[in-house]
Amino acid sequence: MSRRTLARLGAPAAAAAAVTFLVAAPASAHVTVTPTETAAGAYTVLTFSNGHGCEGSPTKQITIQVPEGVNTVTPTRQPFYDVKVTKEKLAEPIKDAHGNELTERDATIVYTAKTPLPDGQRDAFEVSLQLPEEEGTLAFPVIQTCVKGETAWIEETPEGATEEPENPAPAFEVTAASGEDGHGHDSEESAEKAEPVAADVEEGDDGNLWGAVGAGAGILGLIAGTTALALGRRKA
Ligand SMILES: [Cu+2]
Repeated sequence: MSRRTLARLGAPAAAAAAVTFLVAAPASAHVTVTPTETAAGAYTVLTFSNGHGCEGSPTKQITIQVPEGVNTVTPTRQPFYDVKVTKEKLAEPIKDAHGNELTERDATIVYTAKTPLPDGQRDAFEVSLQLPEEEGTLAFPVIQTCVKGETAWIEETPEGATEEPENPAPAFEVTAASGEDGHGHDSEESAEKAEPVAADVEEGDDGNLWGAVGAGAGILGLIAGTTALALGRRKA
């Protein structure tokens, strides 16, 4: 093949590659999250994955912050890591979907590698949880700790932004409730009829309560307080 032919073939290929890069980069690199379900109130399994180390340094720990609106998480066992869920006290007890009283919530999930994950290899971390009852962006700030240095994946991607920040927090959109989930509520009206007590808790005290929980998250000291708060939950 002549140089000319190559050049002619090269231009469209390069353009295509550039487009692919723009579309695919956020999902293939970085720390990402992929949900099996996105409907408000639904049970979902999130898969977090990290695509590389910290500027070449192997990863030894991944800490995922549980955002407000999610109280309980169940991580899948991960043979290469010790998995720990840290808790924090709720300002006031709340009732979960089964009517059980909760006095604390799950605050972070910490994966500590038995052997550091080499740069250039990926790992995946599955977490089962119930999505919040409200639609909107749900972000899970992540701290990636490496043998040398760390990367804080905590930046918010502004709505309508054409470029994402350098270290975006993995996030996805919680969509409208499907109405199929036994624990969800199709509408506030039906919730009021079916479960007056639960509806009262959700509509009345929730806002203030979650504000307090968000403030509590600052004590974690893992993530800069203001960023964590801003990221915790953003309504669409
Ligand atoms: Cu990346």
